[in-house]
Amino acid sequence: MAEHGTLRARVYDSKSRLQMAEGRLDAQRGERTDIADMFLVSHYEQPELSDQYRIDLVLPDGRTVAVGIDELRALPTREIVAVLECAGNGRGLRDSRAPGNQFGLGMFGQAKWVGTSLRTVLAEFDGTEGWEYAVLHAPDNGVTQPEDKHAYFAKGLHRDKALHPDTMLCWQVNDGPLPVEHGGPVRLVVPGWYGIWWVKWPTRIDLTSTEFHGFWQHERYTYQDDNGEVLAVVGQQRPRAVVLSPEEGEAVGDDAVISGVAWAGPRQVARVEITADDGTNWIPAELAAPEGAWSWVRWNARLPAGLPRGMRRIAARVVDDAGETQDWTAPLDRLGYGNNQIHIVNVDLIARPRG
Ligand SMILES: Nc1nc2c(c(=O)[nH]1)N[C@H]1C(S)=C(S)[C@@H](COP(=O)(O)O)O[C@H]1N2
Ligand SMILES: [Mo]
Repeated sequence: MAEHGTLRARVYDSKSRLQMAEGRLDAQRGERTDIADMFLVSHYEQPELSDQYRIDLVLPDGRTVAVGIDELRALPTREIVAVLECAGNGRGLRDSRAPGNQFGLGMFGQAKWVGTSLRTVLAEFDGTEGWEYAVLHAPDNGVTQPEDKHAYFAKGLHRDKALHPDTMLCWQVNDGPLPVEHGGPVRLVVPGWYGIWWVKWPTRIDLTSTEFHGFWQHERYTYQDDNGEVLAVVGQQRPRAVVLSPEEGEAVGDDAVISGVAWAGPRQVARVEITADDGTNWIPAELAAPEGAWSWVRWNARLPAGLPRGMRRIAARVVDDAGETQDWTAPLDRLGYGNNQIHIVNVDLIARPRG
């Protein structure tokens, strides 16, 4: 397995490989997250894959065609820069604890994803019509707790998203091959949607009109009320701004630049604002031009003059182009998914001698 840069282990598998790991915010200061610094979420042990890796495409007329890696590579390639984010990002920041890993804000990263549109693959085999759901099956499986339930990893995408040209089967990330722990040789990339949709190691794709029901779509990774009633399937990324500098606890002068990244899933970032007085005043940040429709926006802002010295709470929020923004508290969800509560960083504001 590839070298793991700055990752913090959360779960090891039975062979002492990282199975879940959180990234560090200071690894997000470049344009791309180095894949060695990219968080990792595998719900089961990494599957054993055959050297003859291929995807069985089950067409609506019942034919099955086996698509090998060389056949995929022969198709027109496409690349996008997109934010990969786990729906569990920020779960550990909630006031009221939710079950599951208590992740901080290290469960996201941005990379260039290179592959071919799923749509292109389907068109190659006359498979774009006559179905409602593309169900991607992966071989990793096992028993989860507390459900004590055996399941395989699978996701069923409605055709609207499955046929979007930016929904891709990818074999390269940034400028290198896709590491096996991130889904190599091939993974699905579903920009604007939480990582749970980005199926790693798909070995079968069913094109079907039967509505799909699966553990990882309709039990886990659902939004639930306090009684465990399922309200919705976890889908699109919610808008989020993350403060990258200064870091928690840092001492800064009042000339400090506050900076970070923000994204809005399938929508666009309209503005980012910071506050140094718990939301009484919001100061607009300057935005850099994003690399593309699915990439984060870098922002920076200065503190207002005349703040009293000492510990101060600095916070940032994004407003997307539909007017949706972030709240101080976590949105309702028993399992703590999609927690895009406003990121607060405590800094020690000090007097700095002037040059
Ligand atoms: N086959 C398979 N694909 C999977 C998963 C998995 O457990 N098995 N985890 C999903 C989840 S929840 C996330 S957040 C992303 C994480 O991608 P990464 O491990 O490359 O960071 O992969 C998704 N794809
Ligand atoms: Mo995830």
